Amino acid sequence: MTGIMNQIQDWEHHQSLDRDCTTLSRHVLEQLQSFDSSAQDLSAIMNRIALAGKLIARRLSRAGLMEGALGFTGTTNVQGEAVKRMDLFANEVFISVFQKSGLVCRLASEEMEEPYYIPENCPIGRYSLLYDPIDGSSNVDVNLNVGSIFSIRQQEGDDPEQTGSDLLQDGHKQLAAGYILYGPSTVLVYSIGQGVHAFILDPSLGEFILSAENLKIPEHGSVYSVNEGNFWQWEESMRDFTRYVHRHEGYTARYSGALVGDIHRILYQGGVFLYPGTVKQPSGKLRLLYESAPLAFLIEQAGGKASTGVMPLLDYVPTELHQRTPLIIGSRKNVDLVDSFIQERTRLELERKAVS
Ligand code: FBP
Repeated sequence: MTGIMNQIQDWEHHQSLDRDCTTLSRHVLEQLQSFDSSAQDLSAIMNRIALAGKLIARRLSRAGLMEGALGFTGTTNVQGEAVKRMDLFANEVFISVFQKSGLVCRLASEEMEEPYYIPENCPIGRYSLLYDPIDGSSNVDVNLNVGSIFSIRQQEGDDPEQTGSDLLQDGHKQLAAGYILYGPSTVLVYSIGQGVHAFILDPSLGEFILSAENLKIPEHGSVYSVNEGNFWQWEESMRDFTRYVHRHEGYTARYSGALVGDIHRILYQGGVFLYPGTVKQPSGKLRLLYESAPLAFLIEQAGGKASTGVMPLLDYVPTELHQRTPLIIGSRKNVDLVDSFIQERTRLELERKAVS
């Protein structure tokens, strides 16, 4: 008996050791089943994104004890939003981790009007990084969960005006995308187009360790996540959907104020997140290239769906770098339900026009 027990213990030991050694960079190479230069590059880029996540997680965990880590900078960003000190810190962290890397030639983020170039990385750096350094900024100063969102695209063309015009492409063109959730534990979830995988930061190792592979979002979930404070600013179709979930058993509202936190819950438990257009902002609030498209890439890889309300979100081609878009994202059946209210209103509108 003891022989068998030792073998099982050995096997379990190897299993946990193998898991503890499945770092992000190794997992990317395993996914790509290649050690060629582009595989090595993507693995190295993911490793640098992980480093950015560790630096931001460390700052967040001690921010309340540090002078000048929280609060506002007194400036506004290209979106016209007041900039938080943590937004600026996190934005600079992403730039710093790619200095002298030969990997990423250009970075574009919510906090920068124009793309940021790292000349020493160009022309060998064949990638661009688009990112939201701190998603859920309104949560930072009250110690609630926030996130970082990232998307990696191929550097195509020279972009002589340095405006990032070649980045204005649909979401299918993303090579990889994901987010980092700074919550009770720090979690990094990513996809390179071969399923969705989650890693948890093990502070004792300082490494992101594989926690779940090939995550699949439930077909349907009870959660709906939307800021109902905008109810009277929405189109009738969105109000119809909200009235429906209010009147039907089996639905529950969850809204954290941080898109990444709400998407993470929906990825694991199912449901739908919505940020519709409003009277004030017909295109909604969320940015296409570095908030909605990366999360749509991820959720569709997990078997879910993402829509603008008019078309699949990944088909949407932006006309400017900081373009906003309405977002409906989550479990297939939940997104289809929301879309059905939009189609019904459109049908009624056409009918009304036809008889008038
Ligand atoms: P930031 O990236 O500037 O934080 O904006 C995005 C966001 O905070 C999302 O994380 C969140 O879902 C949404 O805006 C909250 O907006 P509102 O306060 O209008 O509901």
